[in-house]
Amino acid sequence: MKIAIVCYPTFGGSGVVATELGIALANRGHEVHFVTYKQPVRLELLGNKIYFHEVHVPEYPLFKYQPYELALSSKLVDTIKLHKIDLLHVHYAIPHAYAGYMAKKMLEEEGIYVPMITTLHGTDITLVGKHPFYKPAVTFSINQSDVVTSVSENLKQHTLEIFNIKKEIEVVPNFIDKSNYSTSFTDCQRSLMAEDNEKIVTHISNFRKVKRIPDVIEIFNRIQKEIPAKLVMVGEGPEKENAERLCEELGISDRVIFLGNSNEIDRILCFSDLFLLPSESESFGLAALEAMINKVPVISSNAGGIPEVNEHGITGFLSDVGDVDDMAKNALLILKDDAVLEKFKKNAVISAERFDIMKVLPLYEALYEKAYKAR
Ligand code: GMT
Repeated sequence: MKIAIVCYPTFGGSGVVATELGIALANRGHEVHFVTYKQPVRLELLGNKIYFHEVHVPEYPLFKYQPYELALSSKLVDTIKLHKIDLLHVHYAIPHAYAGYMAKKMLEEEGIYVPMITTLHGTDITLVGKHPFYKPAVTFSINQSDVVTSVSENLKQHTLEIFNIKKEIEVVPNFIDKSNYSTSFTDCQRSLMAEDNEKIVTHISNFRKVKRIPDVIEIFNRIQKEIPAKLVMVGEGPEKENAERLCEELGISDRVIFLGNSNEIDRILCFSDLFLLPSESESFGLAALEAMINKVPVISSNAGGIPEVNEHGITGFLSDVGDVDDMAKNALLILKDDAVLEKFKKNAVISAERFDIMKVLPLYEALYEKAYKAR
């Protein structure tokens, strides 16, 4: 099929999932066209099966807010016509499903029918989408999609509770391409980060409030009081400066390394012993899955869809949101005993294989075919 994918091109789970999906679809012989305002960060190779079409929004002084949805829907119309696209897959409802719907309607005027799949990722529902300013438009564009998918059962239930949804929501979980990881690194370059006797604890996110960054620091503070350890913080975002300040206040700055954004997540996870994800809300927790496939156990909150990924007592532990004492206690239980750590590491990678791309990709392909036939 010829598939147009709309996503956010920056660091963030939904963009990563959309990009990895597009690459995998191209590897299966589909022709994939990414339509967004910048080349997606994980999209390195363009080729005869992968294309990138940039959406330009010209600055015009009359506009206080530049109309991205308008530019996106026009770009979609042009791309779909020029490349004879069969199907449109939009990731993250806001504003992509809305712009996609407009493109569909414009094309219908010309007798072109292109089905639209909308994948809900989390904050498009739980944080932004439910705001009264957006809710009617989000409800409308979800209901107007030909197929709606959500990345976890929890997000599906949440969406049904918040919005008046008339469409069936199919759960298609996030996935991992283990061929990207399994044999990539033999030398983890652990020595760059920590002494031999130190355990390495890692957190990766966009440093937004919802990630509860102070909890990450508090959990680590408790861990490093008991065992020699380093904390590696990966990502950029609004909470980063506060986090650096908190480390100063606690006197642990020399044990915490802030790396910024990275395209080499697997290199970092390769030398990590434990992953922390104490989020307030998380529709799935792709970062936890990326940790698990790299043999890193996860200490997390039990928010949202995380329990569908991190298995309590098997791949790590789950605690109530904000219960940093319990999270630190569980972290130490894993880190203090090398045999226990080894068992959790093995379990993590075995459990992550539930989400292997080869199991998830056919679910999307089946939905594509269903939508295409019904158009
Ligand atoms: O975690 C974020 O804030 C980024 C956000 C995104 O849209 O990129 O992530 C959401 O989508 C990911 C991919 O489906 C999920 O793994 C994350 O759990 C979800 N984040 C939240 O629900 C907070």
